[in-house]
Order: sequence, then structure tokens, then C-alpha cells
Amino acid sequence: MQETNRGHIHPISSLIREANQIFYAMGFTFADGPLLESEWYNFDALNVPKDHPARDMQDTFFIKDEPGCVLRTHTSPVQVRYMESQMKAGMPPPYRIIVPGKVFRNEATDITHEAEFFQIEGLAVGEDISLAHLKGTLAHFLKELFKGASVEIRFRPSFFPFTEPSVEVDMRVVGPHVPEKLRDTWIEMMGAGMVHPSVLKNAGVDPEKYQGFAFGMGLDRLAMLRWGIDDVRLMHSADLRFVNQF
Ligand code: 2NM
Repeated sequence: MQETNRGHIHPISSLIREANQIFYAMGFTFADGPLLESEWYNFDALNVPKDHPARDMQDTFFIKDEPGCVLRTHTSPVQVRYMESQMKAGMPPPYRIIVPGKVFRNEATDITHEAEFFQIEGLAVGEDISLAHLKGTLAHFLKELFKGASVEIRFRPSFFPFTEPSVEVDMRVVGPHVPEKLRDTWIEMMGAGMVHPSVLKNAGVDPEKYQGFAFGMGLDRLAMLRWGIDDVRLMHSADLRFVNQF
């Protein structure tokens, strides 16, 4: 068979597999949930205010025939569902999960934005979990993902309704085989923070006893950086001239 006729793993799938492996080695397990979510799990349980712009028709796909139903705008509802079902089953923290999956935003598309894209989020809950654990975990993940290169990370203050404090995580990759786009520059990689006490409470976890960190990042962007792809629309085009390059 000709080389170009063989099957290929899509770059997003390959990133998800790698991330699962790296996090599995740190004690995380995989979790998933529905793409069609209730407003409760997608917004309310996550401490997103009723008047938050993310809840606007311009940002969220609401399901016309199913009041209170949306296409999930992030994978965070899965973290809430996970904690809730563990607690109901009599299994309190520690929890460590990694949640890759498709999410939806009702917005205009361009070379870096799609209405459907992939995210990976993580959650660790326990007694005495701190921002230092978050930083160590993410530093290890990125170091493994960009094997061979040295990776530095830094936190900048930020805001999300579901974390307090919240941070943006930047990364800088230094090394001989680093893709052009990444070399010697700080790049914003993801959002993260300590899970807001109200989110733990909404999931049935006692925030007086437990804390958690959480983080989320877009996989399309990560794939673009890693393989030097410059139009995100190629990623989901089913164009074999694209897919066959991996
Ligand atoms: C992000 C940034 C910061 C996040 C929070 C949670 C939950 F459910 F545990 F509260 N899951 N993911 C989170 C926090 C996601 O994405 C940019």
C-alpha cells in the first residue's frame, strides 16, 4: 500500500493520548460526560453569575426545544458531576481526574477560532492541596509533552468565576528542537486556579475540609504550537492533505 493511503491518528487524538498517559503516571484517571448539558452543571454549579456574558446567546448554543439545555461551553461540568457522584457513592476525596473533550462556543470563526473545539481540563481535590501542587503538576506535564526541551512556566493573576485565586499559565520552551513559533518566547497556555469553595459545595464536597486545584486548556492551540499549524480550521476539515502530514 502506498504510504499516503494509510490511516493516521489525528493530531488532537494524539495529544489527548499523550496527556492521558502523562497525567495517569501522576495518579489522574480519565473522566467524561455529556456534550448536551444543563445550565446548572455548565454555569450555576460553577459559580457563573446569571448575568455573565458567557451565558449570552452570542456565546452559548442554547437548545431551542429543550429549555435549560446547552451545548457545553467547557468540560468543567464533568468535574462537578464527577465529584457529586463520588460523594453520593460514599467516596470522599482525594480525587484526581483529567477530562478531555469537545466543547462549543457560539462565536464567529477565523484562523484561530472555531465554534467547536477540544479542551482538556484537570482537577485534583484533597486535604491541603495548594497552588504549589498546581504549579508542580503543570510543570511536569509540559516538560513531558515537550520532551527533550526545558520548559519554564509562570503564573499571572487572572479571574474565573469557578476558581479563587485564578491564574493564567505561561510557558517558555528552550531547547534545540523547539518549533520556530515557540522558541524563546512566553506563550499563554492555559487558565487555572484553586477551585472556588462554592463550586465544591455545589458538588457536595465540604470546602472547610477539602481544597482543589483545576486547570483548562485548548487542545487545538496546543496542537498548532506543537506542530506549527497556522489555521485552526484545517484541524477539523477532514482534508486528507492535512491529516496525512501527521
Ligand atoms: C479553566 C480555568 C480555571 C476549571 C475549574 C473546574 C472545576 F469544575 F473544578 F471547578 N474545572 N475546570 C477551570 C479553572 C478551567 O479553564 C480555562
